[in-house]
Amino acid sequence: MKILFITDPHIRGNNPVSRIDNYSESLRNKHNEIGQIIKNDSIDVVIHGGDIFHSPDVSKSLISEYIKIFKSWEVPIYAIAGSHDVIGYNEKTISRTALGVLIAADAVKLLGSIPTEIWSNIFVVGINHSYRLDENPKNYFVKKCDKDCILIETVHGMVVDKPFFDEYTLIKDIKTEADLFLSGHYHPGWKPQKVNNTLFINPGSLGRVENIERVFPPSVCILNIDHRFPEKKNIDYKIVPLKCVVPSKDVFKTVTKLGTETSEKILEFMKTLSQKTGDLEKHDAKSLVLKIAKEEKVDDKIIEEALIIIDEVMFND
Ligand SMILES: [Mn+2]
Repeated sequence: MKILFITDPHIRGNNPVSRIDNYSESLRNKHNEIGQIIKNDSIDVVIHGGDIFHSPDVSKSLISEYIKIFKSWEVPIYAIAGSHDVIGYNEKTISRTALGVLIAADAVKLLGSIPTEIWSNIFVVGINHSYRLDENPKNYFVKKCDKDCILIETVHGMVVDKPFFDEYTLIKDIKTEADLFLSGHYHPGWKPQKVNNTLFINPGSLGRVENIERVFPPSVCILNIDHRFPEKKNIDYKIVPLKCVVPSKDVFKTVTKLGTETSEKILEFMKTLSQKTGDLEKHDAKSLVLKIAKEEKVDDKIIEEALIIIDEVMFND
């Protein structure tokens, strides 16, 4: 059976400040091309790594449009909640968000910690984003109930192949019984790799909200699993770049791509800036709250409430 994996499209109605093209049109083209791939390649199931929308509160017209697009794919779409999908990094808020509407409209199905059987002997576990996720690699451990089945783990966490900054989890530190580990959140992506019998894949973000170095241009990952003999764990994959994608020089204001070190410096500076001004995207304000709260050892309940309040007062499209 064939699975198509995508992650982090960050669908939004307005343009990111860094883009000179029409972002929402570019996202529409990408999703329509994916619909074609699903039909041409006879894809059975789609798995989505989260950050479907850039904000939990995008416009109703945008949500309606994507309900239609996702339904036109005519295959089940299993998703997890990313950091941008929920309010205050809190998965309990899903029903109030744009993702919640997609679920209620039956356009996507939410994965959870209880394995979902998406095909005979093929199970998927989903780990939504939470700000606690990367505190301990053990948070990525999932257990297999039947050794002969194929277990897929889908996560929205800062899983990386080499040290990053802030909180992250290295692939090599993850112990899991999953045969396949599909990750979103880290937009540059990394080269697929097999570690301790688990195949790790992150093709990178479908939407480009920032001009960063990437491993692949915006792509989908097509997985072919021999479901007749699951015990053989025969999983083929290919990363397929989308044809409608134009070079980054034609979509970004600045030609120079940010290297990791520069990105880190900018993000640190943004955090300092957010102490002085309210003119920042809510995501930066939330990172700042988390940073200070951790330094000050603020109670979890208070952190949760503070993150929700920031989202409530800074909602935008
Ligand atoms: Mn993202």
